[in-house]
Amino acid sequence: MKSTQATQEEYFSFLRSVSLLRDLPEEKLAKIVDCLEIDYFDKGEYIIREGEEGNTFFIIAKGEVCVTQTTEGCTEPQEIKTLGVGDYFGEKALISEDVRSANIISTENDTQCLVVDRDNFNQMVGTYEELQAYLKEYVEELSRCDERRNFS
Ligand code: WNU
Repeated sequence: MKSTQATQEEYFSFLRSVSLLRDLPEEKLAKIVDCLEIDYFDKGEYIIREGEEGNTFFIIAKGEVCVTQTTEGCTEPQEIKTLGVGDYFGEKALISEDVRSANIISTENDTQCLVVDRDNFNQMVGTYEELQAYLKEYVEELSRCDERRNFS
């Protein structure tokens, strides 16, 4: 990411406030700030499409998104939750080595996401066992939620 020193520091302290990254070592967090991209989305815009390949992890810096998913017996994807500032998404395709498992749609204009690519995500997670274990468990729980939604 090319940005001023001040912006770098803003992202650094923002990332520090994200619960997932709270305990990451200083230099890891600084490295993430260095390779961040920022993406902007308008209301209604798809950030992630279910079934597509994905190589990125997102952290919401501004705005709100909703998560929808194809559900057995429904013609339209069903809304399963909304996420806001400090929440993150897109980890599942990276961890499960699978396609995107839900849609992520911006519900506001000027939603801003910090985007981490697969290599940097692996570096961030791979070097930190607790984070890896936490995310793995969470991803398995999401799969169970998906099953429950479809077979009940
Ligand atoms: C859900 N089922 C599925 C969410 C975000 C982060 C965590 C929950 Cl740690 P992806 C689509 C993304 C997926 C998840 C996100 O949607 N998601 C869900 C569910 O019930 N996905 N299958 N809830 S919000 C959320 C926990 O990040 O990752 O790469 O793309 O498959």
